[in-house]
Amino acid sequence: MVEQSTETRQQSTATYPMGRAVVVLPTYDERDNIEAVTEAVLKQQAQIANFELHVLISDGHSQDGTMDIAQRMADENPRVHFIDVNKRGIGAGIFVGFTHAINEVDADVIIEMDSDFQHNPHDIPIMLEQIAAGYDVVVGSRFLTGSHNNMPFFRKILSYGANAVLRIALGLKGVTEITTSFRAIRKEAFLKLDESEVPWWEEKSFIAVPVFLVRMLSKDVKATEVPMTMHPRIKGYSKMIYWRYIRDVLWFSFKDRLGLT
Ligand SMILES: Nc1nc2c(ncn2[C@@H]2O[C@H](COP(=O)(O)OP(=O)(O)O)[C@@H](O)[C@H]2O)c(=O)[nH]1
Ligand SMILES: [Mg+2]
Repeated sequence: MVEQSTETRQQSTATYPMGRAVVVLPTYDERDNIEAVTEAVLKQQAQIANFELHVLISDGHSQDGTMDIAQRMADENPRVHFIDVNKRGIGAGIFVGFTHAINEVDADVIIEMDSDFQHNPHDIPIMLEQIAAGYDVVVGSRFLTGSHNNMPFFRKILSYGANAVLRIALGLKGVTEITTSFRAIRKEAFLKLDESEVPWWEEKSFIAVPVFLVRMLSKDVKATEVPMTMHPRIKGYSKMIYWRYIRDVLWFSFKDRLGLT
């Protein structure tokens, strides 16, 4: 991690009036993607006038050399940061990453995004435009006019099903996408969440991704959605365990509906 002096921070916020946006990339065994996706994210700076873009790689103690690549990039580029979460689970990657982005990288806005190119860095400027327009939470959605979902049939069924179950069980209105991890969040909105309200964040299950959003939307936050493009992964492998995810979506929905979470 590269420390920023107060002076540097003042200079950069003068150039970027709305402050710093930190893209938190949770990683586990992403050695074939991490460098290219970090570069693709940072290239979006050319389309963003209001925010200074940084990347934080939040790694679950990968075994494939991802951490060495991330550390090297952080050493070479002051816009790249790295934390070894030293714990498995995408929820831990996101939660610890967000906290680190705020406390150590001085984030004003956090962007939650996968590190395997399933989310398209081109969508980042549109999300930040909505933050600049006054929203606290901007959710990338596969289910709006203008969205493109290029995922295989099985993954489409899984996401339609999981979104439908969660929306119906929790009575969520005005949000079409709960399950993919592409969102921009103002620091203040994230800080409204107490760790104890997201009891599943430490689970090694992808249920943490919808639970975060559901809990954040239960706060007094101004939220909106933007269309996004989703692609299948080309390099590396998926860490999602389908049966565990389906079980946890059903179990969480059931318990939350009954007020037992
Ligand atoms: N920090 C951390 N990140 C993870 C973990 N598991 C998955 N990820 C990352 O979370 C993102 C989504 O995971 P992925 O395996 O692609 O799931 P899928 O897109 O649902 O197939 C990717 O960037 C992964 O590298 C983990 O245990 N810890
Ligand atoms: Mg993926």
